[in-house]
Amino acid sequence: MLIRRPPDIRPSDITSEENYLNRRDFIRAGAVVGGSILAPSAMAAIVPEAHGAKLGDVARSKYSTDEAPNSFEDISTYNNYYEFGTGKADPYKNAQDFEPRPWTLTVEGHAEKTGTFDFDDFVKPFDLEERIYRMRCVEAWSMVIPWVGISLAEVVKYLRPTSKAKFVAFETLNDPSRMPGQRRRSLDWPYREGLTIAEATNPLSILAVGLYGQVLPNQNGAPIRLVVPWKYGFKGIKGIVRMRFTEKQPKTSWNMAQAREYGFYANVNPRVDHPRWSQARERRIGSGLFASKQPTLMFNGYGEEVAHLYKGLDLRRNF
Ligand SMILES: Nc1nc2c(c(=O)[nH]1)N[C@H]1C(S)=C(S)[C@@H](COP(=O)(O)O)O[C@H]1N2
Ligand SMILES: [Mo]
Repeated sequence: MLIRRPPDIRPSDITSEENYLNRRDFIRAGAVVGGSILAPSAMAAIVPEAHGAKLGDVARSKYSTDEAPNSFEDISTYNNYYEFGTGKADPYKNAQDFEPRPWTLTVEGHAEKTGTFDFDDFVKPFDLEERIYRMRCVEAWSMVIPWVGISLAEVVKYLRPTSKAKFVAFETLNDPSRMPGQRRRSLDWPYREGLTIAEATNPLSILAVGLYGQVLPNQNGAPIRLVVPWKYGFKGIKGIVRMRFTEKQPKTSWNMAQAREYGFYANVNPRVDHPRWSQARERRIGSGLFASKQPTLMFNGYGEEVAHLYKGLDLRRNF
């Protein structure tokens, strides 16, 4: 049976950027919304299913940048998500009919809490937070994105990894019937990523379930994707269905595809160039075709929070 979705609602019809930004000022001023003061405490994450639905109470995070966010249009129409095609406009075009529910996440490996969880149950114990982060793609473009997500550190703590767990591996859904880009071998599916436990429990790491105050668009990785803003964008794996706590460094998709060009760490580093291009500068999407590139910052500007994780590590070798 074919169930048709209602005609497409444009994102701007739901939350215009202007309204969104006004709402943020309002919240920043310590306003009372819906009778409850917004504070990052005791708010279970409830993520509606409908495309474009607004998320409820979202605490603002002190880790947000003050830089102007990119428009919803930029963030949701210029994407990398090879499961829906390799062109920048492909994910927007080809992910519209993807149904990110029902959805399960399987937790495996060296942790006390393992098993398969329904998405809604998986996120419920955690607070929704807004995190406005810079995102730097390894291809030398960047954006500023107002994510909504849950703290990965909180998730990891909740799952209680054992002392054997040194890494956490992530996998994307592998289903060519739902992800047309997987009918081609543009990568070795499923898309895989991983972090050290120290990286996963850094306060900057989040699992995003929304952006611009609404449910995450399919092309941005619905229903749940990783965001680690000091690393190149490809670490931010989308459409996560599996997490595995491992003793050994897990295999990661871009490293498997081109080990010389993409490492496991993938920390943003203007001093270590990609073999085929410089990483010293970046093009901020939306700043105009002829705008000059801006300098790329070490750890994408998040050194204060993460530099200690890499003390003593040769970042040129461990790129
Ligand atoms: N599963 C999966 N996750 C992925 C990718 C992908 O192709 N497949 N692309 C990555 C790359 S290269 C980038 S730059 C970011 C882009 O995220 P965005 O489209 O939400 O800006 O997603 C990352 N996560
Ligand atoms: Mo990327």
